[in-house]
Amino acid sequence: MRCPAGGLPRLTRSAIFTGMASELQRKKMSIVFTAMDDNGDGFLERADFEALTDRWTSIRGTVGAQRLREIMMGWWQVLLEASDTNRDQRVTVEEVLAVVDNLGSMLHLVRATAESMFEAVDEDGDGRVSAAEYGRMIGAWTGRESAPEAVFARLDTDGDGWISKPEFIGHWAEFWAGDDEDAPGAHLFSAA
Ligand SMILES: [Ca+2]
Ligand SMILES: [Ca+2]
Ligand SMILES: [Ca+2]
Repeated sequence: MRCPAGGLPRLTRSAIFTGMASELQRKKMSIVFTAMDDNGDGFLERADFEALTDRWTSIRGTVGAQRLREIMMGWWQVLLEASDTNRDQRVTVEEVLAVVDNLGSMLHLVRATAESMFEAVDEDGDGRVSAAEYGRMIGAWTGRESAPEAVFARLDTDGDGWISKPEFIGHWAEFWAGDDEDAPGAHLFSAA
């Protein structure tokens, strides 16, 4: 799906109106949830976000590590506030899916998170994500040594060799809130 520059992808009716996570959304969430649940206890907690940040920092080096940590912990706070319905300071996959059901009405939040995460992934701050920067994110998140080139090529919607900020924001929104298996953003975390 092509996104207007700086815009969010059009979301499918099912994502916005049914209020039920689809099979695709469950699949996407369970992949990312498993990757993030560092201690494998079935809950996302602050410690998992700390561990993910540590993995990412160890791959990419200490430059910008403090800012990366701020961004990741900021995202944890957003996720916790949006999803921790029983206030036990940890989040289950069902709680995440319940949030996903409502993301159509929270696109400003998705966009704000996408902007911070773009800053996190764009290590050298040149305003675009290279294949190497993307690969280190995938390494941190999934433990894979490299990101499939085919996935990067799809995420680089205009084929200029970089993932621009509008491209990234569109893919991020599609991954979390969209329901289109064929959209490049559905494969943001290289599950394909
Ligand atoms: Ca955990
Ligand atoms: Ca960059
Ligand atoms: Ca591009």
